[in-house]
Amino acid sequence: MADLKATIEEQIKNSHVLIYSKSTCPFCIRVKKLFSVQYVSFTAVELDTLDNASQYQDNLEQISGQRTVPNVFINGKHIGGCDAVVRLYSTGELAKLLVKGTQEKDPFNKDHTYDYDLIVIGGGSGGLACSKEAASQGARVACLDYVKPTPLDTQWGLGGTCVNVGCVPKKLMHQAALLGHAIEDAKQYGWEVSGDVGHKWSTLVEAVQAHIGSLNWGYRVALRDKNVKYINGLGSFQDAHTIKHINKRGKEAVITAARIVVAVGGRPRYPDIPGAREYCITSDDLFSMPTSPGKTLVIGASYVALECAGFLAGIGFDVTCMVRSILLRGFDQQMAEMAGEWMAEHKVKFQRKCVPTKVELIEKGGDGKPQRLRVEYKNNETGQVSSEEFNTVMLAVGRDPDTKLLGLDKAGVELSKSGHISAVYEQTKVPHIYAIGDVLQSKQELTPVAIQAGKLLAKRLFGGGSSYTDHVNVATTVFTPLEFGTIGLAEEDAETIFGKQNIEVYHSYFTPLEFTVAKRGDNSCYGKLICNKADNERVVGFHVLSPNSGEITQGYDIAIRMGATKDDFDATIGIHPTCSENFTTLYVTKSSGADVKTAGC
Ligand code: FAD
Ligand code: NA7
Repeated sequence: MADLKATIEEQIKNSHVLIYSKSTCPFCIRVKKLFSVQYVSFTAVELDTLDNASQYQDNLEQISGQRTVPNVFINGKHIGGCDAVVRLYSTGELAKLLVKGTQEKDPFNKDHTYDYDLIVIGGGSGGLACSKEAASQGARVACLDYVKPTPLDTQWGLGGTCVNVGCVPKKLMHQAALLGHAIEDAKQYGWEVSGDVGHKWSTLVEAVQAHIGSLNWGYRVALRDKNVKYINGLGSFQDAHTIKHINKRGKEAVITAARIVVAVGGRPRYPDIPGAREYCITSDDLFSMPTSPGKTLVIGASYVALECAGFLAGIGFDVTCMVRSILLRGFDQQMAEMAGEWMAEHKVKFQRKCVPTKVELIEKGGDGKPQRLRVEYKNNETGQVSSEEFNTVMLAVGRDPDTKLLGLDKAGVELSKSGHISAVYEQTKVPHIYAIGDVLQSKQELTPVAIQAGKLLAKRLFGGGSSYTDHVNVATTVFTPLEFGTIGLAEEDAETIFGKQNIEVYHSYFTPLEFTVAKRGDNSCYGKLICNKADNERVVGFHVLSPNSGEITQGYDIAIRMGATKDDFDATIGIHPTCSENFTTLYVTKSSGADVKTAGC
C-alpha cells in the first residue's frame, strides 16, 4: 500500500497532465476527448486494466480526497473530475494551468566539452525560431537544414515547408484566384474590362518564386546576424549527442551538442499505387511547376487538397477533387460540407467515394504540348472501376514525419508507428533531446504552433523561461475559395463533450455587402457560435465561412480564449458593414429550426 502510494505520488509529480480513468466510463471518455481534440498530450492510467484498481482508488482518495474517476492532475496539482475540467476549459483557466509549467529541471550549464550548446535539425518554421531564440539567450547554436528533392527533383531553399511549399505560396496562389474573381466583379462595379482576361501560370510562378527566394535569403542573413552556425547538410544521429551531416556533394562531418532539437517537419505521402511517384506531383512540386498544370486531378479531401483544388479552379483550370470519404476530417462537418458546396458551385468537380488505383503516362509533354496521364480509379461504394485523362495529378493524401533516415534509434528516442516523436512538452524520453513542429505526435500541424514551441522551448532551455506552448483553442483558417475560419470545438465534438442537451448553436447565413452589386448570390456565407448552456452559454466553438475568414477569426480567438459567453458577443457592437459584425447579432438558435437567411442591412 505504501509502495503504491509512493508510485502514485511519483506519477503525479512527473506528469504534465495525468488522468486516472476507466476505459468504459463516459465521463472519462469526455475528459479524454476534450484534451485530445484540443491537442493537449496527457497520460491516462486506465484503472480497469489493472489488478489493483481499488487500491489505486483508495490511495487516490487519501492523496486528493477524490476516489472517483476521472481524477485529473495538471503539473502535480489536483484538478478534479469531468465537471471541474470542463469548467476550467470553458473559462480559459485550463490553458493557463497548462502553459505555466515549472522551471527547466536541468539548468543551462556551459561547462561541457561538446561543440555546441544546441544543435537544431531542420531549418523550417520551428527550427529557425528555436535556433534564433536560443542564440539570443547566449547559447552556441548550429542549425542544419537540407531539402531532399522530390521524386520529380523539385528542391528549394532555407525556411522549411511554410515558406517554400506551404502557407506562403499557397496563400499567394489563393490570392491569384481571388483576383480573377474580383476582375469578374469589377465589371459590375463599372470597370470596363474588355474581352477575355487570361491568366499566365508562368508569370504567377515566377513572381511567387521570386518572393520565396527573398525570404530564403532573409533567413540566411537572420541566422548569420544571430551567430547561428547554418549547415546546409542532411543530419542524422550517431549517438545521443553526436550528429553526422552530409552536404550536397556527399562531404561528411560530425558535430556534437549538449542538447538537440529535432524539427524536421513532414513530407507528402505517396499512395502505394503504380505511377504515383513517377507521374504524380504533390504540393512540394505544384508551386514551382514551370508548365501550366492544365486539366488537374487533386487526390485527397483534407485542407491541402481543397485549398489547392480551389485556387487552381479559381485560376481557370479544369479541376476534379477525388474524395475517399469525407471532406476535412477533424473539422466541423457542417462547415466542411458548406465549403465544399461553394467549391462545387465554382467549378471544382468532386469525385466522391473514389480512390485512385493506377496512374499511367499516355503521352509525354513538351514543345508546348501538355503531358497526358490516365488515372484509373475505383468507387468504394459500387466497386465500379473507371478511368479519366488528366494533364496533372496532384496527391494530397497526408504527410509523414521526415524521421526515417534520422537514426533516432541510435539516440534512444522511440518513434510512434506513424514515425512521429512523442514528447511531453517537447521533451522526449531522452531528456536532452527535444522535438517541435510537425514531427510531434498529435499536435496541430501549423506554422505559428511550431514557431511558438521553438521560441518557448529555447527560452526554457537557455533563458530561464517557464512557459509552455498553449495548444488549447488555436484558431486556424482553411483557405478554400470561400475561407473557413474556426476556433475551438466542432459542433459534433461539443455534443460529445458537453452532451447534446447542453449545446445551443446560434447561427446565420449572411451576404457580404460586396457580393450584392457583384451578384455573387445571397446568403452564401455562414457563421455559427456553439455555446454551452450549462455554463452561461460560454462559447466553445466559433466557425465562419466567408471572404477574409482568416482576418475575422484571429481577433475572435482572444475572446474565446478569455472565456467569452454569448452575452459578451451580444454586448459587442459590430463594425458595419462587415462580415464579422454578424457574430454580434446572432439570435436564431439551431434548435428552433427557424429560418436563418438574412435580408437587408
Ligand atoms: P518544416 O517547416 O517542414 O521544416 C523542416 C525542415 O527540416 C525542412 O526544411 C526539411 O527539409 C528539413 N529537414 C528534414 N530532415 C532533415 C535532416 N535530416 N537534416 C537537415 N534538415 C532536415 N500552416 C499554417 O499555419 N498555415 C497555413 O496556411 C498552412 N498551409 C500549408 C499548406 C501546405 C500545402 C502545407 C504542406 C502545409 C501548410 N501549413 C500551414 C503547415 C506548415 O507549413 C507546417 O506546420 C510548418 O511548416 C511546420 O514547421 P516545422 O518546423 O515543423 O517543419
Ligand atoms: P491529411 O489531413 O492527413 O488528409 C489526408 C486526406 O487524403 C484525407 O482527405 C484522406 O481521406 C485522403 N486520403 C488518404 N489516403 C488516401 C488514398 N489512398 N486515396 C484517396 N484519398 C486518400 O493530409 P493533408 O495532406 O491534407 O494535410 C496534412 C497536414 O499538412 C495538415 O495538417 C496541414 O497542417 C499540412 P480520409 O478522410 O482519410 O478518408
